[in-house]
Amino acid sequence: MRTSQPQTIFLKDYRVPTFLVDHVDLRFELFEEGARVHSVLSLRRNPDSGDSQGALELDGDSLKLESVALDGSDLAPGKYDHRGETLVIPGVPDAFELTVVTWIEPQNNTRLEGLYKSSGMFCTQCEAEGFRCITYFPDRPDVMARFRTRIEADRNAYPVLLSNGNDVDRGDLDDGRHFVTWEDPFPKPCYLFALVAGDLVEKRDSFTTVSGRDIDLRMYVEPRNAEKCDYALDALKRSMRWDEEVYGREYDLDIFMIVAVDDFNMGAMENKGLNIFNSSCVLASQDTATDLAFQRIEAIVAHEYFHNWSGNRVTCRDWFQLSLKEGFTVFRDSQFSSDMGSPTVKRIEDVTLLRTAQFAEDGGPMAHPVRPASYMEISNFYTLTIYEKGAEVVRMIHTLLGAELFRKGSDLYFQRHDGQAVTTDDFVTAMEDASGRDLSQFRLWYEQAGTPVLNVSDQYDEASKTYRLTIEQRIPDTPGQQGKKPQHIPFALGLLDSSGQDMPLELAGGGGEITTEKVLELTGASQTFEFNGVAERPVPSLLRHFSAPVRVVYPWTREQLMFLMSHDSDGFNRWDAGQRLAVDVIGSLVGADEQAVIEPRLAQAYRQLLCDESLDQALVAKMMQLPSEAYLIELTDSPDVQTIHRARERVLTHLATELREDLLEVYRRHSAEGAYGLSPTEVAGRSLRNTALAWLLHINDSQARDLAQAQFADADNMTDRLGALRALVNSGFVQEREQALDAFYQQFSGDPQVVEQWFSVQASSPTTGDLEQIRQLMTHPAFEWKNPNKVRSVIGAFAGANLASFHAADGSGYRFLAEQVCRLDDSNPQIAARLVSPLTRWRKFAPAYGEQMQKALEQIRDKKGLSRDVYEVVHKSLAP
Ligand code: 0A1
Ligand code: ZN
Repeated sequence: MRTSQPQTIFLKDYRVPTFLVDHVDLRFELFEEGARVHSVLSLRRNPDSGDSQGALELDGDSLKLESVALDGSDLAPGKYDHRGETLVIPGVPDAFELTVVTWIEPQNNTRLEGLYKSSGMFCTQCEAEGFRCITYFPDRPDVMARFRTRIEADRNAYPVLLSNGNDVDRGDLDDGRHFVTWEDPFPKPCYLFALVAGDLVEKRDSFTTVSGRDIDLRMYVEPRNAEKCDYALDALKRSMRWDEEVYGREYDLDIFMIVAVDDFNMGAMENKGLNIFNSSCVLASQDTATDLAFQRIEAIVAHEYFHNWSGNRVTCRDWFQLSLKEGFTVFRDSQFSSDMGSPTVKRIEDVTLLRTAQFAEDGGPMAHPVRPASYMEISNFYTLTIYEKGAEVVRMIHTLLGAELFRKGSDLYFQRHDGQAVTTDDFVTAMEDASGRDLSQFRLWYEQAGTPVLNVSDQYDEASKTYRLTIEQRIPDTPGQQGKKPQHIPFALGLLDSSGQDMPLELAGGGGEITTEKVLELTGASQTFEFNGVAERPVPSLLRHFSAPVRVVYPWTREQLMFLMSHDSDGFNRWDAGQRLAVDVIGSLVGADEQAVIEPRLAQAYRQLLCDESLDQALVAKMMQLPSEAYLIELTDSPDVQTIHRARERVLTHLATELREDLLEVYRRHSAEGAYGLSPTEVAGRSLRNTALAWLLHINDSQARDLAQAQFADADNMTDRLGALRALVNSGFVQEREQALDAFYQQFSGDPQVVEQWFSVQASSPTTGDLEQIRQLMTHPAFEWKNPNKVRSVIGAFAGANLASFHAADGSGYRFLAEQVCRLDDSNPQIAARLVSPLTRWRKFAPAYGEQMQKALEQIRDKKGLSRDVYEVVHKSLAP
């Protein structure tokens, strides 16, 4: 266990490694009572380090050291030293071979870092610093080595033995054991190392690359999941083709393997040639996975595959550069998803996540730049800022350069840095060099935390037909960063005339082409743009496609929003206008008395959406989603959660009542016919029909109840079955709800991924997820403390998606969460630290909430032997 006091690590202290590792030879002896790891490192002093005397220092964590030998001779214990968990060997030559034998206990590893066991199989997770839990090593991404790995285990219990690269040797050993040796020809940092040993079935497929090489695709799963692999394998082939076509990137090894494991801290991991996935992010069948799950699986399979270039071939110099691989790869996977489905829908989904959760992070005590300057525990920095905002930053470069120059830039980046460990700055430099553009001010996006606020005002001069738009940018202070500089922001816009048409945009003194959409480049604190020849006062469509991760403040009237909702040629902004209208209407009811009138034009606007069959149904499905409670809270100063919850519920009740007939009609129109398919239109149809059902059951409509029960019983896919279940659960039909929940569990109790959804539907519903019921769920036989998915689907869903219960006035939800965090801190600190998140923004909430949240944080702070992970989050949250 980690014993040292948490320390802060700074980017400014980066030094090149003193020693490099050219080759690693590993031998794993796997047993039930533990594993012995023999490691032979070919080490040499790094000529760039300028340190010709320094001792060799290797990272270790929770290791039992059995022996150390230098160039074949055993070192006596006095010749090396354990400082903390580090192995220090002074007086070593400039080049030598070090043999280290360690003993570890994967079967007792509940942190799920390093080598551990999941449902009886051995597997690994080494990013960010898990390799040091396997053997002593310079565990940092700028040390890249060639790995050879021999795995030995019982042949019956572990017939499948996998590691990175190609299998080069295999055979039998004594005592019913066998071995396989793997060799990875590509030098890699140790965080990309992987090992799997288990009784798994293999699903095979193949892919022929653009240059005609045949790649073996293999997926390994537990036998009960054999029928849930096809979708991931297809998604993999689509990803491989797409990366060749869009980025010119071909796969490099002869084998690509995917393994599914049930116990995993995150979604998946891009280990070289051997991706390991959380089962819930890779296994799917029509009967068990929802449309959302299918989409997520396609995106994550693509994400991990794309890492082979953006992450593995070109990796990070240090963990401060994490967004170099993550931001870029999220951008790549979102381009891919957009190309595979509906671009507008994908953009809406990405922006919803960004504005709800990343903006919240940016406004809270854990706010950090896309390239952080310091951290205590790197696991805490796998954040929405690194991933999602990082992707937005890359997207802005794409917008500024255009697709063609961006591709030139990425080609240059991959060519220049192949086989290297580099920085975000190297990425931007490649983009500059390829395009001739100056991105020096743009680099502030990597350095400054916080969400820029753009205050927009405008003025129309009838006589001269000019329209002036003034944009002021301001970036809020964040922990450790005050008084920020203006950033370089691409701001896409259009102007609509009174018939809803886009007007030609003629920028005063701007030259350039006259188009109906322009990307303005903001660089100053305040800038005015003048448009000439504007025939009438326009309605501005601002920040089209959400061209930058910023908040736009403009005094739209409700008329203007409704106008944009039905006319904007940018689908994203149509949706956004609808969201703003709904936010405004709900906001006007927060704290208002029950008599307060609800804006009647909101229901009219939704009716129009529902009735116009000529509209893109995928967009309509998105527009019918009311802003979430989490988003409403994010937008509110000093939010009173209960009043926001009630206001939103009131609007939902009002809309469902007003639109009852239309909703029933929509439900009928989109009733399932024909075979199940995943095209955007089919997905939209199911989404619309399930939204209609949910709204109608919200008002306890008995006709809708019958429809829901029939849909629940007859559905041929999980989207419809779960949609019906969720609608029933959220209704007041107590008996029907219980029946459906029982029937669902009976049918799917053998499938952990479905049981997780069953937990989550209950834990996130106000009707089935009060604290008492949550505690009850945690005593259910299917709930497992050691399984992160189960913890997320009950405790995570309660605290993150059942806000009215979590923010109960007596503070019981907060105390409960604190209790669970303390309990988990001993077994799995990464998961524990992530669970703290809903408490961190206590200062934002109305005092009645904030004070109790603060107490819950203090309760965690006072736990003895707090992990570094939880320590960092709690102390930063409580810091004055
Ligand atoms: N690199 C992976 C994410 C990941 C990070 C850390 C992990 O364990 C602590 C696991 C996975 C990705 O971006 O998919
Ligand atoms: Zn990633």
